[in-house]
Amino acid sequence: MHCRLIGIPLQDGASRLGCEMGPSALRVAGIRTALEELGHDVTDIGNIVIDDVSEMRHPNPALRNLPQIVAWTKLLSEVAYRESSNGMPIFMGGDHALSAGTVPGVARRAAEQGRPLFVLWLDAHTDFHSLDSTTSGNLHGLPVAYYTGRAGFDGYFPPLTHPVDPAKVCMIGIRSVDTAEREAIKQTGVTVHDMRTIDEHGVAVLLRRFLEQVDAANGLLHVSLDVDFLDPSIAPAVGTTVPGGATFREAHLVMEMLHDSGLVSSLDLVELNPFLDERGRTATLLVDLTASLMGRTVMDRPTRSY
Ligand code: 6HN
Ligand code: MN
Ligand code: MN
Ligand code: MN
Repeated sequence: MHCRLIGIPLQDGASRLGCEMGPSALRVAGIRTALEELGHDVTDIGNIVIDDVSEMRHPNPALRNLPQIVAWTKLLSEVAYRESSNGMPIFMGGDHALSAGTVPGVARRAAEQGRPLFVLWLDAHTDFHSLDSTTSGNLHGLPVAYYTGRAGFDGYFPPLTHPVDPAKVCMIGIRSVDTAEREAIKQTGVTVHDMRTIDEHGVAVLLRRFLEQVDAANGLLHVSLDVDFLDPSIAPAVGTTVPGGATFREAHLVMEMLHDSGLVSSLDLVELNPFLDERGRTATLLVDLTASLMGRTVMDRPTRSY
C-alpha cells in the first residue's frame, strides 16, 4: 500500500499548547520506518500551514481562534481531497479540530468514487458541539457536529458539499459528554458506544457489527484516533485525559481488526501533545497502533477475517 504522511501542526483548537509538535514527535518515534518495515511505500509530504486568516465575529464570546480554525478547515478539506486520490493518507495532528477538514475532504473523494463514507471515531469525547453550544470555546470539541451537517456553522465554516450521514458514524471509547452534546447527538443516528458498553460486551463485538455494516454498503472507512481514547496510564500525552479509557490490548485489537477488514481508507492521528509526554511513550504507542492498523501481527494468521 502507498501511505502518504501529512503533518498538520494545528493547536488552535485545543486549550493547551503543544499539539503543534505532534507531527514531529510521530516522525521521531519512527512512523515512516514502521510502515516501510511492513512493506508499504511511504511519502512524507511534510507539514502544511495556513496562510491568510480572515476576521470573523460570532455572538458566542467563548469561541477561541475561530478565524484560524476556519482557515485550517478550508485548507485541510482541499488537502485531504487531493491526498486521498491514490493510497492511504495518514493525517498527523495536531488537535482534533483538523477532522473538520480531513473528513469532508475524504467524503468528497468517496462520493466521487460512488462509495459511502463511514467514520470510526475513537475518542473519550463526542466532539459534537455547535458554535453556539460550546462553553469551553475550544474548537476541537466541534468537528463531528460540523461534518455531519449539524445546523449553526453556516456563514462561518465552509459549506459542506458532502456531509457525512450520521448513521454512518460510530463512536467507541466515549466517557465524557457535555449536556448540550448529549441532547444534540441523541437526535441524530450516530452510534455512541460508551466505555460501559465496551465493558459489558467487549470492543470486538461492537466493532465487528460496525465493520459488517461498512462492508455490506461497499463503503470506505475513515478512522479518527484521538489520544484520549486510550487510558491516561498508557497515553499521558494529551491535554484532555479522562480516566477509564481503552487498554493497550483493546486499542491494538481495534487496530488489528481494522486491518483485517481491509476497509480503512484514511486515518487521523490527533491530540498528541509531546510537551506532556513521558520519554516519548505516547508517540511510540501511536506509531505501534498505526503499525497494527497497517498489518503488523505477532504471528502470521491463517485467516484474514474480522
Ligand atoms: N477532543 N467537550 C469538551 C469541550 O471543551 O468541548 C472537551 C472536548 C475535547 C475535544 O476530544 O478533541
Ligand atoms: Mn476528540
Ligand atoms: Mn477527546
Ligand atoms: Mn481534546
